[in-house]
Amino acid sequence: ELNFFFPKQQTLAVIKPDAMEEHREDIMEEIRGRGFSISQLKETVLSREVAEEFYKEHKEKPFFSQLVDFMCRGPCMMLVLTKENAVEDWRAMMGPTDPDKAKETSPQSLRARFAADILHNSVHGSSTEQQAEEKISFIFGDISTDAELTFTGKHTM
Ligand code: RTP
Ligand code: MG
Repeated sequence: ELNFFFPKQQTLAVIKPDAMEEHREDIMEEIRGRGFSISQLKETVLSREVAEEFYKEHKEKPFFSQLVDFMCRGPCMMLVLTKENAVEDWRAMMGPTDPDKAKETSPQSLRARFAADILHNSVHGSSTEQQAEEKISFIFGDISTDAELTFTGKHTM
């Protein structure tokens, strides 16, 4: 059983408001094409309170209030992605925070292709497994049982 050697990992992905109208379908298709299972998803407009809490580690940054305004300005798609090495692989798919850098170092990445600037950069991804667990339970509640069921349903022969 291959899954014994390549244990599943989960990450939180967000399609940010700037990418929802034009690029949501492309991004979701690409996620599936790269072997992620979408274990949970919901479209939601974040309140200021939720956006502030979600990005609380940036509270002291000069861009914090712009970031919160941006994240609340329209719907986001929140996704729990499951596969081996999900955290790192989703970050690689996103590319660097700044799309100018992304265009240089990873032109195939989502941010290289879809992001307008360092703030309006199309997608979010957890940067560690611990952050993923924290943000998934913040956004979705405790989903361990559901995720297991979804996984089993899709992959058991
Ligand atoms: P994210 O958390 O959204 O996946 O992005 P990230 O790890 O690549 O970058 P992070 O440093 O965590 O920043 C969070 C988000 O804040 C906005 N930002 N604006 N104006 C600026 O200099 C600036 N820097 C960061 C971006 O929306 C970034 O994704
Ligand atoms: Mg981050």
